[in-house]
Amino acid sequence: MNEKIEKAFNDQINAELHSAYLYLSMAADFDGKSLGGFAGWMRAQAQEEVIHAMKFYDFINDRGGKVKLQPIKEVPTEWKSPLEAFKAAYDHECYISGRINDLMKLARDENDNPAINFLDWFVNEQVEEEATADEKVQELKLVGDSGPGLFMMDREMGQRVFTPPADGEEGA
Ligand code: OFO
Repeated sequence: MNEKIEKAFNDQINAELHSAYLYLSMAADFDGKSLGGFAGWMRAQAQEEVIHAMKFYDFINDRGGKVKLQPIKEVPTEWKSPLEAFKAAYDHECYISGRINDLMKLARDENDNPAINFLDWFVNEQVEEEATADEKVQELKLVGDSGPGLFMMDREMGQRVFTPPADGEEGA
């Protein structure tokens, strides 16, 4: 496997697991504030991020590279409000999109077609990830400080179910 790609993909495993850690921390914060629906949504999001990390893990293995796990950076443990948490989630997704774009540039520079094809899925995924987080930010702005509004939104957020991708599926 191309060494530069191997190193960059290992770094991305770390970034995806860091994303999982961040969203799990948001879930824990929501749980502590009796916002079970928001917590469940974030827990599902954290599970998705682990799937993202595993996609890079499997790709490195399939290409004959070596997976090297690194320490995961500490994450905040508290957000002032659901709006602040989702703003942070949106900013984080924009950061991840930037990383995916950098990886795509590297794969193109290295002329690594399997890596380019693999990264295509993530380019599309990031469009969704950003849009979803932004949608929640906009909804929370509309809800404002309204207790009943937050209560309703918490119930709605709790509907999200994490579905693990079936073997061989692109999923997540
Ligand atoms: Fe949230 O998409 Fe991966 O990190």
